[in-house]
Amino acid sequence: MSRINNTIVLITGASSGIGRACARKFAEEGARLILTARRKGRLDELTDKIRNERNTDVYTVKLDVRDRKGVESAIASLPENWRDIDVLVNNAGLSRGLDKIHEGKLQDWEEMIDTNVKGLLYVSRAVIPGMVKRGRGTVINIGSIAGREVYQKGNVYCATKFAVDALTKGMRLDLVDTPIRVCTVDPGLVETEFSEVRFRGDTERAKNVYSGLVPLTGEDVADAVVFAASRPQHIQCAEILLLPTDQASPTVVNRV
Ligand code: NDP
Ligand code: 8X3
Repeated sequence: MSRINNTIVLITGASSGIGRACARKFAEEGARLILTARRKGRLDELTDKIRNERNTDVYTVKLDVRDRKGVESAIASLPENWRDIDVLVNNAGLSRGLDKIHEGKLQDWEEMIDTNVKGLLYVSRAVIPGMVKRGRGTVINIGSIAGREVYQKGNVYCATKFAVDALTKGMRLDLVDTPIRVCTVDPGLVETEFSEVRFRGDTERAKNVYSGLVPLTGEDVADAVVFAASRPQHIQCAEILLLPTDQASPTVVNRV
């Protein structure tokens, strides 16, 4: 039986892409799921799908990770049988725009920093103390190749993912005297709604990001996340960098 059977897994940003794929993969492994995102309708739709496919326990919460008070109260008011979170997948995140630094929009920068950095911190601060108290837990942050190498016009998005990398390392250092494990899964190009969000609904421009190469899918990344979560307790799968075969760096890709 899978090591994550019956464990409680909280996923942020479960309404789309990588988060949605993680929900389905963890459900296959028999985990109990707390799914969060702003688009509650999408979460309910996904819940129906998962419940139809298998008899999995799912609890959904409409949550904007930028809302500090909302995050605190959502975690504090989880029903008794959902409080003991075993795995936290800090996935919610986005990019906005692709502009030179002197032409960037402040509103875009704030949205990325508030979501990718502050949102991850709010959720982590609310969930990790319970893990420490119970003496078990795994935190998996979704970083990016953009958190390892900066690319032109990626400036602030890359900075938020470098921050995620620093926070992952900081968490691992601070939690070393506990059984809590801290992992990062850092993907390259994954075809999700990511580029549509970045280019504010310009689907043509978004499609071009993945044209002529074989990108990763949300499911490919979810496999790595579930792998990290399901290692034996003495193994901390600290970092996974997952790239398409057609990609060697953020900008070096093989397009036909
Ligand atoms: P999607 O746009 O498909 O999914 C993003 C998810 O994040 C959605 O479920 C969205 O839910 C959620 N989200 C965004 N803002 C908020 C918010 N304020 N509060 C709560 N949830 C939020 O993109 P991906 O699946 O690709 O992105 C997931 C993660 O993967 C991100 O952290 C991204 O940076 C990272 N990543 C993506 C790569 C790619 O190439 N696609 C590569 C490397 C990393 P909702 O809108 O319903 O709130
Ligand atoms: C998303 C991957 O290269 O588009 O983190 O920034 S990239």
